[in-house]
Parts: sequence; C-alpha cells; structure tokens
Amino acid sequence: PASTTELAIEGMTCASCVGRVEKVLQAVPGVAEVNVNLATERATVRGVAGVDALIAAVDRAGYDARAIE
Ligand code: 9UX
Repeated sequence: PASTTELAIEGMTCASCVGRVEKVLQAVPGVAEVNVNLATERATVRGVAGVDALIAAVDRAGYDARAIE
C-alpha cells in the first residue's frame, strides 16, 4: 500500500544538494512524490518504495538518511 515515509537527511548544505536528493529519491521504483526540505533536513516520500531502498539511494548520492517517525 502507498504510504508516506519521513527521512532525516544529513549533509545537505545548499539548494543543489536538495535537488540531488530529490532526484535520486524520485528514481527509486515505487516513489510517487518527493519533497525535500533543506531547513528541516527532512525528506517526505510518498509511494510504495521500501524505506531501505530510499535510504540506500540517498546514501549512494553521498548523504546520510535515517527513517524518522
Ligand atoms: Mo553545493 Mo550542496 O557544492 O553539496 S551541492 S553544498
């Protein structure tokens, strides 16, 4: 089922970082919608992708991610 996953992203320091993280999250199969907030260092991801795949994608882009409630 589609759901919303909140991730805490570590290492984003500029708008280009936000763009990179949004791009890699959008590319994960099952992702429907992504919003990344630089100020709060959080990503909101809607869709059917598993959290492990989301975290791995962010890691490959060079940032750290962890799931938050
Ligand atoms: Mo600008 Mo963000 O070099 O890593 S893309 S700080």
